[in-house]
Amino acid sequence: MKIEQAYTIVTSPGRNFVTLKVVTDEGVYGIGDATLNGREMAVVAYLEEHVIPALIGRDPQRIEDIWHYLYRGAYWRRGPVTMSAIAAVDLALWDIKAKLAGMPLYQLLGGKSRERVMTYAHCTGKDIDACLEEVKAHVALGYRAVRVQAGIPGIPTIYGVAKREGERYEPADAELPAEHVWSTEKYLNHVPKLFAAVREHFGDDLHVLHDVHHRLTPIEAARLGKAVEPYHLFWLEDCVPAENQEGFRLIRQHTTTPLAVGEVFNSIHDYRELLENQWIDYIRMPLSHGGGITHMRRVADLAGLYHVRTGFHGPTDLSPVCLGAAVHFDTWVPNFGIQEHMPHTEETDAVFPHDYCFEDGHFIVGEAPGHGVDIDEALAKQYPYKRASLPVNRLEDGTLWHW
Ligand code: CS2
Ligand code: MG
Repeated sequence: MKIEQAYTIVTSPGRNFVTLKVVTDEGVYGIGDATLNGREMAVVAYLEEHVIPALIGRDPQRIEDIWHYLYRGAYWRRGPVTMSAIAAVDLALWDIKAKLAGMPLYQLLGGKSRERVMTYAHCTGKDIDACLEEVKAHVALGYRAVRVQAGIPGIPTIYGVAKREGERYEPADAELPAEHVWSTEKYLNHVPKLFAAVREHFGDDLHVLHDVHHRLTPIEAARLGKAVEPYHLFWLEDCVPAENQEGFRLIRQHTTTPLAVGEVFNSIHDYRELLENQWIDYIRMPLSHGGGITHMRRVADLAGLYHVRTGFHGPTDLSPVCLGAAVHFDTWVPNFGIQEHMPHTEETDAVFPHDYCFEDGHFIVGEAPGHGVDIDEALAKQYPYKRASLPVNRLEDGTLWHW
């Protein structure tokens, strides 16, 4: 069996997605997600110029060899563009292999470890009361876990809230980066009140998560983790930029609040220090940025040695292809924690027909051979690519900060 053809499909049913389709000489095909939010066309160029020509004629069943050919063989290892491109190939090849076996992907990985996959929803408001309304609505939908974010008095922009009322939140919401404002002091003084209010209204059993989006220093993160201990968060996410991994030693010395890290990671090497030192509790790197199934299962196994569980990134900027593959991985992986769920638009779901379903706060994996997600290419063509950028963030005095 040979790879006869491979091509990228760029579509924007509400936001941009890049999909790689790999077609074999026996007619079986697989698809992979190559979307890198705000840098979509960089991955398209990498795939078209450097990866696709080298794939033609190879045996699609040799997933491991192709992975190493693209990783070791590239000389320029790692990085989000390279690893997203490798991930797209890997997801497409696992899709093909599972279709050839006539099995849903989770069966190839080792079968079910659980019946359903717990998810968490985004609950965000311009203030604490508006956020509590969102929590109420999501609890009514069956969610057992919610990520809460609220506006901070005195800060004009709010992380995680749609630009205009009634619209969905999309982080990449402008052709060129929008400018946000940030004040660590105001945030640290206010945010513990949000968790106190959530506990007061919804009791102790609801899982409560929060995303700091890399905006603190280690000692500030330590202060926050300590301050919110009475509200026993499920996790505090990306509390500092993770380039300086020693910073987590400091955070860990001060707080028992569980820490989740890595939605911007792309390799096992990004995690090694954090895992081996037992500085974190959840890994966030998604399949589509972290080299696909082949690489991610190694990261998950390493994490498992240190009691660290998975909590895959699942925003709308990862396509249903990535989400579908993630639901298979989540159903299998022994050290599963939680799966982020930010529902896609109806238009996106129509472009990517899929067989995973959402029920009572959980994803249920499908039984179709492969990862269970397809692409309607004719429909995809109706939504042309539109340049979109993630925002930047400045302190009140104008200093460029971490977004
Ligand atoms: C966020 C994302 O889901 C999350 O935890 O951090 O929405 C993130 O801002 C976007 O995926 C950026 O592409
Ligand atoms: Mg995040």
